[in-house]
Amino acid sequence: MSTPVLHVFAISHYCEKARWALDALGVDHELRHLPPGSHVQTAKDLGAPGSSLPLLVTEERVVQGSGAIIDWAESSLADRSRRLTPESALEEECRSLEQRLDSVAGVHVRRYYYSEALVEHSDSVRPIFTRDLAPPERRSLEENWGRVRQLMMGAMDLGTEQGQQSRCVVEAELDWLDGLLSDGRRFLLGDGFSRADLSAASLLAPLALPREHPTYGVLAVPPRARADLALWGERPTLAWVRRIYRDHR
Ligand SMILES: N[C@@H](CCC(=O)N[C@@H](CS)C(=O)NCC(=O)O)C(=O)O
Repeated sequence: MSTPVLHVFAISHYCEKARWALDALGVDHELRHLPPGSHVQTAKDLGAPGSSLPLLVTEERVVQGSGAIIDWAESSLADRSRRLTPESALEEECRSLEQRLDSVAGVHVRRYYYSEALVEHSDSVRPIFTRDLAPPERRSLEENWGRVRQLMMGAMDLGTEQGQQSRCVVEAELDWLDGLLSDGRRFLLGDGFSRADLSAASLLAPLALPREHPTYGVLAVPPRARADLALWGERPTLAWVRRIYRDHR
């Protein structure tokens, strides 16, 4: 059996979600970092239905999307006790929490962060996009950075106003999660670590910068986000994210 290959961007919180899940489930895999821009052609060559990462290439198929990668990994496990999906009546609630985190917090944390970092301080994110690439890919991305940056700004609809809109959505999602955690629960649902916890922690990691995160050590947070991170730092949700990383990553 060949080892599955997980294609990622080092900065991507969705890629971190898939990578963490494979690690947590004990699924052996290789990591392949792709340059933004040319990742579209790579995904096409691999036969993926869309261009987004994470993308897992196994011996039998190409699995796209962090949630689908968790499903694939669980289906390939011999030891079902390691699952991140609760097998009980909690499964539906767990998947619905994950769906909300993926489609709201995941999208708006990214748009909020990049609307400052990629638009005004793109040197703060370029090193994390380039550092794990093979030398020819790194050179090519450095030469084409201006064009790739413009493409990313268009694709994610970035800008000052958009950043402010997404900031409001992020605060509302933090309020929602603070509310859930206000009864002192250790996990978002049930009494064990699940894919809902892993999703919340990985997708909010750009706001919590947990020490155990595999790539954020090199992230130079731009000034407005730095002020927000200080303002939000002690919110129950972000303290919880740091605890979940400490205990489960
Ligand atoms: N819901 C998807 C979201 C994945 C996603 O948005 N990935 C971004 C990186 S954070 C991406 O690859 N964007 C480039 C593209 O779509 O071509 C998942 O969970 O995997």
